[in-house]
Amino acid sequence: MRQYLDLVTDVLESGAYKPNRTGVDTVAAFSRHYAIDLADGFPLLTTKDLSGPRWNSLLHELVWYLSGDEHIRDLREETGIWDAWADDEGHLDTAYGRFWRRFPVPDDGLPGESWPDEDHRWRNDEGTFDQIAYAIDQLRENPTSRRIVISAWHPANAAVSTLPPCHYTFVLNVQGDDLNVHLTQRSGDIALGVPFNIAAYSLLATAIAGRTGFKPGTFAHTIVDAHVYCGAGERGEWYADNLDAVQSRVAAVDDRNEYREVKAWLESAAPPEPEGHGRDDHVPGLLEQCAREPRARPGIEVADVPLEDLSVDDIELSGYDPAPGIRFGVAE
Ligand code: THF
Repeated sequence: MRQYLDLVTDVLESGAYKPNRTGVDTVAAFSRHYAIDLADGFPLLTTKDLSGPRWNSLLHELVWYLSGDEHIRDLREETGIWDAWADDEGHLDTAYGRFWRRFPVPDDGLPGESWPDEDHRWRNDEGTFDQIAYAIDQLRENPTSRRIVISAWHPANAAVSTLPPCHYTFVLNVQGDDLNVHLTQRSGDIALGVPFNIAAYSLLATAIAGRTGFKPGTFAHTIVDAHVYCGAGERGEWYADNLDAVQSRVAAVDDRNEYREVKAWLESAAPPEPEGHGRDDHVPGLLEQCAREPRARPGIEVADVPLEDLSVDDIELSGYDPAPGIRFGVAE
């Protein structure tokens, strides 16, 4: 999948050094966009291995989103990818599914406002709104609608949340027989999160298309702050002073194998990563990925069960032949 490698090289060539709340610095770029045709196969990266525990994490994360749970008590049995942001009871502020399935509706709207009443079709018993059920019914009954928007962003919640949603809104849009999805993300960790996001939303589009009589169309993605983590302490600061040299070397590559030469230069020129921060610099691992030729995309099959009942066993990946895995550290 060229689009991902193009995003990586674009941000490495044109991004700016940007420290942030995590203490692991980034090379960041503003507002990046690409589109991936799902008819060409399922966009699980082939330039690194995302099978095994990673694929298992990805599937359980998506099923967790769809469950509407505001906690990770079931999810953490399967994967640790959200543990760092949850409390001991498993409560997590960043509960995408809670807002997808149970978006708060005010008890008393102000005069002149419209809100779904108690026996409204998509209102849950507790007085919340099921955006996923609404979207699926719209696709069946009103597919030309340009209002099939699902939002995990609640402004008041986001103001106090420890980690407001990163991929916070998506639009489902039908063109002909194609069901397209456009995802907007406020903040994207290119090495770790973005490959998961591409695959999860493409899988969601495939699952929803199968239930509404459409073909999976295009996955389009806008990332507002698209960043590559480049390390903590002295390692991160080295990029502040040497980004021009990194960028001119990346920009000068005209044969993909040369990305490995840039990686070797970088490993010799930059100071080592500090204790406890091994692999927080994602640049070498991404250069390694850029040196690899993308392989044919795998296929995906989603069993014909209602979205409510979807489990990881209903999802089958086939023909996935990736390059070896690459380890990246997670900035918290
Ligand atoms: N914070 C940061 N810095 N990056 C993120 O991608 C991210 N997320 C979620 C919340 N905060 C974030 C958490 N999602 C992995 C993958 C997704 C995550 C967190 C961690 C991860 O470690 N992936 C590894 C191995 C996974 C495994 O073994 O199961 C990988 O190599 O892909 C963005 O949604």
